[in-house]
Amino acid sequence: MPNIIAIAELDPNNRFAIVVARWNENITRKLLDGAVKTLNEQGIADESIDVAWVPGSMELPLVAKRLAASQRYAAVICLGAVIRGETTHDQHINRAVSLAITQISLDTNIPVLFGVLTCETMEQALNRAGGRVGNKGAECAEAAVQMAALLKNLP
Ligand code: DLZ
Repeated sequence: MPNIIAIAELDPNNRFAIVVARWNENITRKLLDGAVKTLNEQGIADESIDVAWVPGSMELPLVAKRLAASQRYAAVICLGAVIRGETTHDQHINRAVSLAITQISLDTNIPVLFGVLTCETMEQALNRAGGRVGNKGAECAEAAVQMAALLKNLP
């Protein structure tokens, strides 16, 4: 049997940062609520969670980079909601932000989570912000906790 690298106990003193986009705030606030609730359920108190609002999803990477590079956080969670309009604007945002967030995580060795909805319609976004497809902010926070705990046990 292979040796499975165990997920460590999460240290309740770990700090988590959440960067959240104000654009489509009716959606992103729900993602934020879902993320905070999940962190609380995992034993992370509100005092250990720092939240930074940015104007839109395009601004998530810079702030995420500053927070991750500070090495103060076990993980940085990025939340946004990009909804397709009449132009290809959404594609540019989605690609730039997803690539940048991945790169920041690799450069800083801190989990930086991509919790940006990339939807065709507002209905799809509502379904993913606490509607019938769940809350992607909560799922992102769950992934952040798992990554923080796994990284503790990695060589
Ligand atoms: C400009 C823009 C548009 C058209 N759509 C969205 C969106 O659906 N979701 C989102 O988070 N942000 C959007 N933005 C704003 C950009 O992310 C960014 O704030 C501006 O282009 C300024 O850099």
